[in-house]
Amino acid sequence: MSDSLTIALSKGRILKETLPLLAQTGIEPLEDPGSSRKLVLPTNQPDVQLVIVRATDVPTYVEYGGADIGVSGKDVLMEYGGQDLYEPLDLNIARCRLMVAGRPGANLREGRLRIATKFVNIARRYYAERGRQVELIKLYGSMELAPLMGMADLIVDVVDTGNTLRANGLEPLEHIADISSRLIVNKASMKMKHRRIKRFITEMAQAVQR
Ligand code: PRT
Ligand code: MG
Repeated sequence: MSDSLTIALSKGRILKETLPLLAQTGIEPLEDPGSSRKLVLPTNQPDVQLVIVRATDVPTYVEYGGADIGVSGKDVLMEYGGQDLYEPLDLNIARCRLMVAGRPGANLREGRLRIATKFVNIARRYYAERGRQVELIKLYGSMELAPLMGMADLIVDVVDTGNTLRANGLEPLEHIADISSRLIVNKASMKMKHRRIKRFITEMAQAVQR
């Protein structure tokens, strides 16, 4: 089926907040993606399937045609940096802020700051634009721990309520960007399946408005 659609999603809040939007376009998975162990999930629409991948892998699947469409946090897209994707729609879900955080006063320290983050590309760009010399420490999670353990001065991370920062003696210091999740589309799919994908984008845009 040439006009079938494969949609890449990640478990967690993106899946949780995307499913209601998909439902409004008439797409519902045949089993609960939250509990299913399947990575490819058929839906009530025979020409639409969902694939479940890591959040940081969604842009890769879409860029390389493993999926036609994906839903990705803007933080993930900024870090990924791929130019070969369309980003036609802000879904306005999974909203948060990308922030620099640290112990009170941490960013005033003289000399070369150490920044722990999983967003090394974003952090490198951010400090380069400010002419500030930093040493980046790549972590894959629990960034809040690094300043606590004396391993880094600051972290760059996404913040929602700020509770995780506060619980670890940190405070938000600088705002880098407002974040929400975006619909992304493979460029070849957009050409080959133009009508089907256009219709999907229009229906998702209407769902976002409601
Ligand atoms: O368990 P898992 O990490 O796999 O699921 P998840 O739902 O956390 O999905 P994840 O981490 O892949 O995040 C998906 C996307 O959600 C991110 O790329 C962001 O665009 C967006 N998002 C929105 C968030 C948050 N809000 C958020 N609060 N991603 C992560 N967090 C983290 C935050 O860093 C902190 O550690 O959640 C924790 C709680 O945040 P506070 O500030 O409310 O305490
Ligand atoms: Mg998470």
